[in-house]
Amino acid sequence: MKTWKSHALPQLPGTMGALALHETTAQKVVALPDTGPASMYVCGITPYDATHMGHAATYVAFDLLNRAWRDADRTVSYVQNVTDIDDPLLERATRDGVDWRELAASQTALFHADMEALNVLAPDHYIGAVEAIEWIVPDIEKLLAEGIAYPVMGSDGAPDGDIYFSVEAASAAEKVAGPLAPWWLGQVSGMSQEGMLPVFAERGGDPARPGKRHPLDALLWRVARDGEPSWDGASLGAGRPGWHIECTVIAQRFLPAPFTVQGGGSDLVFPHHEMGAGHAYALSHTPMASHYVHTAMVGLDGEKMSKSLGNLVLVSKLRADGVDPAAIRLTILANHYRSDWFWTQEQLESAQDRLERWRKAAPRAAKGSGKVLLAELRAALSADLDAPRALAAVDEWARTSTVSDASSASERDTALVSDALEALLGIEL
Ligand code: 5CA
Ligand code: ZN
Repeated sequence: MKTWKSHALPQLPGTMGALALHETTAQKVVALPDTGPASMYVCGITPYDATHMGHAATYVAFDLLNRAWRDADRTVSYVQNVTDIDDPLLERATRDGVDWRELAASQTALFHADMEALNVLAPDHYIGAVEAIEWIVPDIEKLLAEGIAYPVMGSDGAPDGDIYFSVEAASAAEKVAGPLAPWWLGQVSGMSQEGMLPVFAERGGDPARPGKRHPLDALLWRVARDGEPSWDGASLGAGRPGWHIECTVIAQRFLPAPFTVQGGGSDLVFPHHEMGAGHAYALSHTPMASHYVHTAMVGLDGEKMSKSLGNLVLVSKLRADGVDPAAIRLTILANHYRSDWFWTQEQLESAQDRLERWRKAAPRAAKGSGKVLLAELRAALSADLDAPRALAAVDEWARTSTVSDASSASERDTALVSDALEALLGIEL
């Protein structure tokens, strides 16, 4: 599928040092490998009610990682999906009386326009669930043949056509830690099964479905139902794929195994990334990703911003109201990616003030100040993508390292500051 267009990335002198990042599975900040190619899969939107500020914050956070890697001279492969077929999309299309394909296409286009406006670098591959079905089917057939997947039985004792992933068959007997260790249920999330059950039910799982071998078994293939779209499933029969297998198959097809970072919001740790890791290991006997990285949740008025609650601030609406996308991005960057926060008008206004201050300061850089600021930005971002610290460094530069008269400013430093803000923070002055 087509993706959006990246703005040009300025080249900066020197490179960023080794990067440390908080790893969900390790539950601490760890050093990432600092040589060789880097690769990342970030879970994309389900295309309705896009792009809200929670989505935007998540993609801006991984954009910082992408920019940090590029600044460190690493080759980056970046893949993102779009869940262009799933229950919530069909439910919304039915509710609004629109064709699900049109809803998905229009919201995906809107998301791309928002990402471009927010200066998020585009992925190398942007893949829809629908276009992945032909790759997903043989992988489910393989899991069935190996006894890791099974058909659920209907009340008449015959298979009803839906196929599930057996967490027990896929789990390794021993829970071994380590980058190449086999998968077991809880490896990614660190959760107990008792803890998983209610979360599974909340996030698209069906623990109480009769005919499953284990309540936490996840759907791989949903056989065609009347009135629902379906695709050729070869020996599986017509139907459509489950959610976790979609991301697994796309990631495995377009990235090396294991790839460097699997990313998304913290609402994806379980079951999505847990099950994806299980599917991937079962398919390839290699872990899917070396590191799992998750962003905190953005809320509004005391609750998580979510499509199901409807408490949304949309990037496109702000843009239509004339808000500068760089100010939206700066509002996001003023919050660390691992701290939950609430969108407020005051935060947006303070980002607008900050942007104005920076824009006034930019042509007045004092000689030698650019290099100092660049080093501070690199130090902040390499320490678990500490954007608030980076913003504070720019504030301090604007306050103390500028001259009052632009004609006596250093052109070289002015250019370096604006290149550094663009390349590392994605802020265009
Ligand atoms: N299509 C799936 C992933 S395969 C999905 O979760 N789609 S989504 O549209 O619900 O979310 C898109 C991305 O935004 C995901 O990475 C999700 O974790 C993240 N996200 C959703 N809501 C928020 C929020 N309130 N704050 C931060 N990130 C969020
Ligand atoms: Zn995903």
